[in-house]
Amino acid sequence: EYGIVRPKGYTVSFHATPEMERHHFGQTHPMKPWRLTLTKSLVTSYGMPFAMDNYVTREATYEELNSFHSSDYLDYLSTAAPEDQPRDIENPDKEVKFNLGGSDCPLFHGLYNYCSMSAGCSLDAARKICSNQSDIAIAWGGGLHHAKRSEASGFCYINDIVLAILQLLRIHPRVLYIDIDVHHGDGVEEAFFSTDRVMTVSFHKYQPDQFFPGTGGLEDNGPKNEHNPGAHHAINVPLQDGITDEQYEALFQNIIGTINERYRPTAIALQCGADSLAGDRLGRFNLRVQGHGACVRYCKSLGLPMIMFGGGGYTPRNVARAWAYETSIAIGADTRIPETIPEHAPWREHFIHDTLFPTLEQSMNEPRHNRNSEKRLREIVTHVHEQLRFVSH
Ligand code: ZL4
Ligand code: CA
Ligand code: ZN
Repeated sequence: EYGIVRPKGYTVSFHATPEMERHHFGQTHPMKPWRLTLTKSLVTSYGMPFAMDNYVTREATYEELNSFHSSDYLDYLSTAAPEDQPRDIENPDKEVKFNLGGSDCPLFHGLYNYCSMSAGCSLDAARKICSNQSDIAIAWGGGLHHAKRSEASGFCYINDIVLAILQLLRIHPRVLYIDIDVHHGDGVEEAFFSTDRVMTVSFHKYQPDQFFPGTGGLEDNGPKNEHNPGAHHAINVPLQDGITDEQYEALFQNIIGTINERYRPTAIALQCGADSLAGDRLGRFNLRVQGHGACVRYCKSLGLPMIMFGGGGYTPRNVARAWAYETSIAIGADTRIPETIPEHAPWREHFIHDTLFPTLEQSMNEPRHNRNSEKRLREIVTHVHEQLRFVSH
């Protein structure tokens, strides 16, 4: 169907499990694991599984999670029950341990299984890259970039990206981490603050005290103290509301192209958070599915082994559009799949508009005012180029 065939000369693997998708953060919580089901269903209705190796993910083991997270955190995460939720009426002063149990990171039924499946998905993807069995490995269930060694943060409990990059580092001398989620990839950045074997780059909305997590300013490039080899290896691209496809793509290609020349990574870890799309419930940008996908296409064009992670994304129909389109880019079928959502797609009505590429007007009532001046974007590029003068391999 649609002439979708296996790409010649390279292998794409897709890592997922329907188990993960059955978990709920709570009725009105913005994070909906069900968006993964919607994504998989769109990928399948376009016939894309025929062009990939499809793996059902296992749960990561305690030892695997322990390669980054502390034992006391994991022990509490594995035993805490929804009844331990601190903010109940009977116990208003009950302490919040490891930031677990608040409204961002609630304790819900099956939480530990959900976390270990998300991590399993990303670890399986990393292992396929390390063994050269995949050239691109897709882990839409991962991408939970805020989790810290001993702390949950921003809907993230286990940092599957850090776990996956630690695997890549067994084989790869230099890993480039790229994060196009609308939020700053603080957990991944911090984990690799003291090494020059990982360069992290996050594009995000930046407005301290107004937008989560408030870190990731232009000048924050890794601690410069005591001959830290990781200094200059954290790149931040702070943006304002309403950035467009044209501006974002130009910025992305300039910055990632320059980093590729200077840093010479041997593998890429790409977090594809879909909350940078126009019309996202938590997002602020004016990106269309095509603009978001263009970043993936550019990364693929560098010809390096790559893991593609999920991440944020709070308007499920747009998350499914973006990640299905990006799956088609990975397998080289993006010019072949029709723009119209297949007639037989389950949940077809859920997409409201039957196209893969809604216009800005279809995505939101009123496009956001663009608060990114060309002058500011040039300043950002100049600063990043200056940082990269300290980096060479
Ligand atoms: C919600 O409606 O900015 C959680 C979170 C739960 C249900 C009902 C509870 C109502 C929006 C967000 C009270 C909600 C109060 N429910 C949430 C400082 C905050 C403290 C918590 O994409 N309140 C914290 C986290 C961010 C904050 C963003 C992005 C993850 C990722 C990778 C994480 N936290 C203010 C908010 C709701 C909720 C509605 C919410 N939380 C929006 N932004 C945040 O980067 C996966
Ligand atoms: Ca980001
Ligand atoms: Zn996000």
